[in-house]
Amino acid sequence: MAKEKKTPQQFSADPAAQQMLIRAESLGIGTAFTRAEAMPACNIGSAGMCCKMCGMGPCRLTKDGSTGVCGATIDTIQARNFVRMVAAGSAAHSDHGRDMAFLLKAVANGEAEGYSIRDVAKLRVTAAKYGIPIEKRSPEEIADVLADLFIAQFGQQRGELAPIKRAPAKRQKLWHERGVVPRGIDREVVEGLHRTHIGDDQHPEHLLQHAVRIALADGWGGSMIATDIADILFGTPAPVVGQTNLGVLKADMVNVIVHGHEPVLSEMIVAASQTPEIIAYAKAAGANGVNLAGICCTANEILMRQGVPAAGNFLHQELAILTGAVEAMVVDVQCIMQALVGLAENFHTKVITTSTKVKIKGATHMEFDEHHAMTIAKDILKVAIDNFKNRGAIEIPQVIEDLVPGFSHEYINYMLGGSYRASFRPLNDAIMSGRIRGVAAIVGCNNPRSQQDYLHTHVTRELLKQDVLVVETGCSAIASAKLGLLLGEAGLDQVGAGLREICETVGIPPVLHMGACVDNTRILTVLTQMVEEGGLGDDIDQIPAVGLAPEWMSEKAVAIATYCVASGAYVIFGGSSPFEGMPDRVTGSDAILHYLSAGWEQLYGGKLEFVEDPDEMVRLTLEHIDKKRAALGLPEWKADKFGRSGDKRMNELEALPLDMKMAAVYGSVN
Ligand code: SF4
Ligand code: MSK
Repeated sequence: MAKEKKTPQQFSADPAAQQMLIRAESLGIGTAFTRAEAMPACNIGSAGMCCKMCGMGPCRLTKDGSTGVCGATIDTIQARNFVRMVAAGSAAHSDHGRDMAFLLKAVANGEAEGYSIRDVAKLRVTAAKYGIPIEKRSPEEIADVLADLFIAQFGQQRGELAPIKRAPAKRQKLWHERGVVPRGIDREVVEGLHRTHIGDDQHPEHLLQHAVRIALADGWGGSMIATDIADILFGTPAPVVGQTNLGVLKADMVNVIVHGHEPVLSEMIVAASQTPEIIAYAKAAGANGVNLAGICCTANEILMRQGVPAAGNFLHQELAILTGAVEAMVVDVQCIMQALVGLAENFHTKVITTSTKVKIKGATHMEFDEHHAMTIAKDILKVAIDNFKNRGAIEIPQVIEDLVPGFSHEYINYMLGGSYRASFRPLNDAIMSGRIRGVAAIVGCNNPRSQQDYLHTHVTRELLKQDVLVVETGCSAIASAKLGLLLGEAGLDQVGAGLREICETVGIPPVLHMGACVDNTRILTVLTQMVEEGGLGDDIDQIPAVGLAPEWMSEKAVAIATYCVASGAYVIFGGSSPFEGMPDRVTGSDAILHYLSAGWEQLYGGKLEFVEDPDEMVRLTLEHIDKKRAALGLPEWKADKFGRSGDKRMNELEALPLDMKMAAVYGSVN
């Protein structure tokens, strides 16, 4: 029987996406949603049991006990495939970190047109963490030394990665005992590729041990470096009011979408768009100016620092072009669909590639060079403005949502105690008392194999009701924003009473937007600071916290999961798993899945599991949080224990007659 065609509502939980999918269908244009539906499933590939690492294959293993031509077992092939995903994901994020380090060096030496050091305090704090003298030195001098230290981490051959010392002491000791402290970022990635070549490492557990070492080089290395430098150069995020979804596109303006990951280009395009020269150029073209919007993690970078609106997350990249209102989509690296170019041919949109590393056939290439950044950014915007006259019929969904992003770990620390006594103490106390049951980090991508945004937002909503504080990054954060969960106090009626009290007292939304996917290291830093604050154990694995990537799709997500597990976190991946056919559909073997869960838990206190059902994700998260609370000797969480203070209580009191109100506040007045 033919498969029933999915409706736009089944494709996406987002009304703007649904409207654009109807438009795509009426225009006869395919999208990732329809291509995913049409793509036949491969049981062997999706179970990670296909090996094409040499010319004797591809070897497609179909049942327990079968081996490849070289004799490789299912377990070995699955472990090798996993290592390669971690290596590719780590390479992507860490290479981003490398480029940021070179930019920092160029800025320090006055060689980067238009860039400066915006957050000198963060520069000094970061340098001091690495023992770099900061007294009586200019910001540029400090930045020069710090850039050299960061650049050295990539090519270092021996010793230990410097940022590792930012982890809790007990965790560092554990990594030493397990032999997984990374030596250098590039070295671990290269060794991962070497080990997975035909005829090398064939021991599944030994292979997966190296996956941990690679991932740690990313999470506590390349990605952490990327985040620190972005803050130093572009400013450490603090809450701003922003907007999201396709409704941010403007009919009367030149719409330019920046898409990808590196803030280096997008920050400069933001600056260039505000110059009198570009505004005048746009007006001369008959537009009311240039309207910038972001997609994917570039959106997060400029949203949380500049308040530039986010047009959407990963699956919105094609939908934005489908509006017909985008003059240029400017892309750099990662998560850029090749389909954009073919799709744009149906409209006037120019897809402009800018990275030395990324070209797409049919796209316009305008190579970015940080030494002439402002000049190139203006040239790119002029190409977009010149294209305004070619615009045809447009349809912009009038769907738009406000949000408050920008919760860096520095800001969380500040907001909990103000400048008088900035501290994580109130957060730890709230968890210890049970007002906050635990913390969930919900991160990662969209995946058209599940309903866009549904898994993210369903899990988020359910956990909030259970007094779980949620922090989010990447496309997950934009999913929650689009559905109104990052709205500050407006979202508080949807959360548990204890959590609501904390949010009202501190003045935060119940879901904290912490940045792009590369910024998951901010979550590592928060967890470390919670450990150092005291009361929640002496290592990350003791904190009642869980990481979830309900709609993951990228290899970067697998690397992130691995460094979080190695740091002590329980990580739940939703949607499909790289071992989809396991445990019983094809072979009956589940050795690798079991190892990533029980095996890693024994070694690192964290574990990785793949769970399709969102309610099961919620159940497992709460079970884990409660288990960790019990192990710490914290009181059992109770839904009705709190909620008698805060704004809700004040409103109730306000509604009482004066004598009853005074009695409630001061006790008996007689
Ligand atoms: Fe087949 Fe072994 Fe070559 Fe993989 S490495 S393709 S299992 S022969
Ligand atoms: S952009 S890696 S889809 S989070 Fe970072 Fe989103 Fe995932 Fe790309």
